[in-house]
Amino acid sequence: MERGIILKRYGGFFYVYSNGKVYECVCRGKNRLLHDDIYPGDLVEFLPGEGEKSDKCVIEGLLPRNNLLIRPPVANVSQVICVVALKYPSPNLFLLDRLLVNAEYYSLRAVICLNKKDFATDQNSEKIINIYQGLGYKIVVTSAKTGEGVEQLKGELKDNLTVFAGQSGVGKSSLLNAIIPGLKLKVGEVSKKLKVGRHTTRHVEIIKLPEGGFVADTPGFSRLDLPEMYPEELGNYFPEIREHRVNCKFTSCLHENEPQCNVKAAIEQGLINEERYGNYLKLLAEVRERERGR
Ligand SMILES: Nc1nc2c(ncn2[C@@H]2O[C@H](COP(=O)(O)OP(=O)(O)OP(=O)(O)O)[C@@H](O)[C@H]2O)c(=O)[nH]1
Ligand SMILES: [Mg+2]
Ligand SMILES: [Zn+2]
Repeated sequence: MERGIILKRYGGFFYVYSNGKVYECVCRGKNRLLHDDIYPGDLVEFLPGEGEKSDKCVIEGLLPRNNLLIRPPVANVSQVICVVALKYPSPNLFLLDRLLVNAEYYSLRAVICLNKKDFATDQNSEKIINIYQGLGYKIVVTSAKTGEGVEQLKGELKDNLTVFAGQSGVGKSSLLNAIIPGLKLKVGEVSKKLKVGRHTTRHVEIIKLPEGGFVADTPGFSRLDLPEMYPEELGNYFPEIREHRVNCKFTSCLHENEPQCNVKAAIEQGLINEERYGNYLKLLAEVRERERGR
């Protein structure tokens, strides 16, 4: 029995990477039920075919997974690169905070990549760096066009299964093309078209990096739902709220208008960024709205 990782599924086949080779596999017999529950990033056991049929393989089992992201549907993700363009499109920090909350929810490492540096001044990036570095997030400034920062970004990918996420047009595919020689992901117009199709998510593919590790390009989005959670949970996914909430009077404090709220005190002392707090409140409203709909 061999072990490998699912790169993609396509036309009823699974493409499994194992020891430097890619095998085309099917699910068969008692494992037919597995068919709809295997995603890129999943680790599987498979039997290679014999003789002339050595490239026809059968998946025999699915190994337990660490996590399964819903959008994009990728299993065993270890980190997310949240890509933000410094210009064109201009940075959307509400969307970035959503991405970071998603990463925190799944306990994934999050790296913030500020791309399109060639369009921007240092001042453009400073504001974002000041807010997010203090929260413990690693930040890499890049230009897929000039190559600035690309080596550093590449260094973050080794030995991880990384998902590139972010708004449409920020340069996710362009960065991967710059990182992986010979890769020709579609950029610009075409990928914009793809993202409206409901089926793009079915074709999520992870790519093996020559240096070790895997990456997934994802179609951009303008909307990203938060995972299901209770309102009291949301503060756990903001590192600065997590830090200060321990001293709130009520353990159920949502840091809105409750008395003796240490998070509000921290905001007044300038220890918590107001824009982040504003985004927390907006996301809190969403979590509540969804709870009502359940
Ligand atoms: N000047 C400049 N242009 C860039 C840079 N990175 C990407 N672009 C351009 O920005 C446009 C969008 O890039 P993509 O790589 O397709 O963006 P994406 O994030 O993959 O977009 P979706 O697939 O729609 O989510 C293309 O025209 C790229 O050539 C950069 O660092 N500098
Ligand atoms: Mg793209
Ligand atoms: Zn509070």
